[in-house]
Amino acid sequence: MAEVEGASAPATSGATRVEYELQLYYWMKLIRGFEDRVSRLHRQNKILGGVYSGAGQEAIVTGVCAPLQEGDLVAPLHRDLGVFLMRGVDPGRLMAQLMGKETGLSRGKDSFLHGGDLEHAVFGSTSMLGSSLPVAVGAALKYHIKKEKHIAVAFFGEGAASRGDVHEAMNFAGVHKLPVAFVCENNRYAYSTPLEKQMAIEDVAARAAAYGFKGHVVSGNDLLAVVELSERVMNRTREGCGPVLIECKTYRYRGHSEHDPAREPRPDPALRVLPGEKGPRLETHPRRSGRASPRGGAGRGRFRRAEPDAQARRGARGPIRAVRLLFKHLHYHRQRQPSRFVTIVTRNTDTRTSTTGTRWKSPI
Ligand SMILES: Cc1ncc(C[n+]2csc(CCOP(=O)(O)OP(=O)(O)O)c2C)c(N)n1
Ligand SMILES: [Mg+2]
Repeated sequence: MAEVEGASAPATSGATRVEYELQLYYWMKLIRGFEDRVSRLHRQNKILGGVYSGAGQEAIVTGVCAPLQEGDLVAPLHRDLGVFLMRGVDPGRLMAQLMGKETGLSRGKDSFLHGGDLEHAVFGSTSMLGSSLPVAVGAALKYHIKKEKHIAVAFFGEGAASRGDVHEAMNFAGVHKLPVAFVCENNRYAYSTPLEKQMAIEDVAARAAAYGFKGHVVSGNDLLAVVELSERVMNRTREGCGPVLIECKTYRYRGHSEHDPAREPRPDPALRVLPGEKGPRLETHPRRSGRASPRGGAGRGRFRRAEPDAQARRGARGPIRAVRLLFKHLHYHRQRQPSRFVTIVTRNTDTRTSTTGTRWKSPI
């Protein structure tokens, strides 16, 4: 197993750096608060489709997105609600998206999946695992050809790592030395399949050598380690040194999705702490580094529990998409428009069946 990279010297030091780290801690808390609120709304049948919680993996999203610049493209995976928040997408709109509201990102079509926001350079994840990596590579090719100082970032799980798309994307990026960072969130499970049944090696990062660039392994539970590694290696990528693969080791301590009872892995609170960690992941970061107290921070360092609640209320305000507009902005053959489907949906506007099979009452 490759050596895990720990936190090294920060790019800046002193009070400014401490303030910066407190802001990152704020973002982690905000993302966790948002995730928790989404899980609650799912239990109340107010969220359409599946919810894939990223709770416990927010240090990865925060640490990787923090050094990004405006105009860099990010392709999140299905657990990365936090990417949207970090990139400046309106949280109320994101909540509206999850609730299938017309005010959501994809105007009431689908839930979290297929809801990107190109205004903020976020390419939404789709239900086809790994398919966003070639898209990120396409964006990187554009930056390369136009000599733009941007990078593309593609998140993927260790399960997706074994897909052909991922291999092709990395190979192409390696051959053309494109400005793209591949970020693997290795939470040791793909649905209920444990890591040792997915791959014959321990580190996804080891595969980078086959494509001609470097792979790094970092603890995905250590915010400071993730941010410092990302700053360092993504800066090199931005400067034209070619792609990079960052593997963030973590653990999925909830079910695959919120409708998964998660008997395997068990939702055991003890699993929230990986060997070597002293307490629940979220709380250890500022304290452990000895740099700051989570409560002592100024400004954004103070997390207000009410924020995600307010965002949820804003998200819930919009109307559910009118059925007659369902096919607007979609590519389909007019003759093959499934009128029977429209009838069924119309009939079920009040009580719908979610993709998980549960009947739910429309929130409006
Ligand atoms: C090409 C493809 N195959 C299978 C699936 C079904 N599927 C959805 S999520 C998932 C597990 C993904 O595991 P991983 O990539 O490790 O991400 P994680 O859910 O652990 O974050 C699978 C198999 C899919 N969506 N797409
Ligand atoms: Mg996984």
